[in-house]
Amino acid sequence: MRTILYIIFLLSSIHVAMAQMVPSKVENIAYLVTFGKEAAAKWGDDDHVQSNFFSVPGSYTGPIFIRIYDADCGGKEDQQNTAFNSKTKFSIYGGKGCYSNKDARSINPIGNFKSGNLLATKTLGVDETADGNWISFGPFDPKDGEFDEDLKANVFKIIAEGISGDDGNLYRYFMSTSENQNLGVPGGNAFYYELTYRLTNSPGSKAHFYPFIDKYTIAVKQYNFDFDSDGFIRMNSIAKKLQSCNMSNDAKWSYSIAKIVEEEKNTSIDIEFIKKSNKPNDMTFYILNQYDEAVPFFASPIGGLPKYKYKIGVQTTIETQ
Ligand SMILES: [Ca+2]
Ligand SMILES: [Ca+2]
Ligand SMILES: [Ca+2]
Repeated sequence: MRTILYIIFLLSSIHVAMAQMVPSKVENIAYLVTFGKEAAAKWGDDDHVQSNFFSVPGSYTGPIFIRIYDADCGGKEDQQNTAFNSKTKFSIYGGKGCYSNKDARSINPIGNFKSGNLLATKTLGVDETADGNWISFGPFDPKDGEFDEDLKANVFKIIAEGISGDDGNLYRYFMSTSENQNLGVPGGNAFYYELTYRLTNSPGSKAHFYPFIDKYTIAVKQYNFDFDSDGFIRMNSIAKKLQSCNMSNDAKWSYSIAKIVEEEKNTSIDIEFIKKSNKPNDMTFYILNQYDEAVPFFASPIGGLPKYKYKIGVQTTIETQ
């Protein structure tokens, strides 16, 4: 997969603009969210842990910063359950294994998912200085990440853990060349294997995730949790248009399987969530290949946004549960 991934990765670096904001502009979701571990799963967070990766092209040697918007859990933005009593631990990892260790790329926080060297950590509860503001970690030397030969990039990992309480911490990330403002790293990107997030809170809004399909993939299985049957989920690609996916109800998982056709290999596909209600909705999403390996999805889609080509459009059978 990875050599081809690198080539397409380079081609997609023209989408630098806000590629290092997580969530990105093209994903169009409001916030990442991590609930305190005492919160019931019905709030939309299945495991109270979130891992995200940032990639810095090997050619970039300047310092980088990882910034968090509203890292606190209190005041603005956050989901209060009774009184704010939650703490969130943010930890940044680099070095050998931070990305290559398979536990780091799992959909669940099990085994050695905190692999690599701990570079920085901070635990926040109610914190006025972080509320509605950006805080910065770094500077980090790109070499403090883990160099990946296939991506030709140094990779950093940030883990958010809801270590106590029952509130929802809403936040955003940005990988910057500056400590005090959001300036993207040229050619930088971000990716993840599972995401817990708040949908943009307006009827008809469309969120998108862009998994990259490698040449070995023949089928994908999308899983979503606690969507509250709040609209529609669809898959789009170079060969699929508005293909319906199963959606979950309150505190439930749902999945559907789609076959991958030849033309979709080495491209990004689009999983689209179209929201119906005007109520806040937090939920979780991931996608597996036929080997039950998690498929990464990128803040800036590899190869650019997938564009449907009518002539190769196919309808595939969806297995549902
Ligand atoms: Ca806040
Ligand atoms: Ca927050
Ligand atoms: Ca929900």
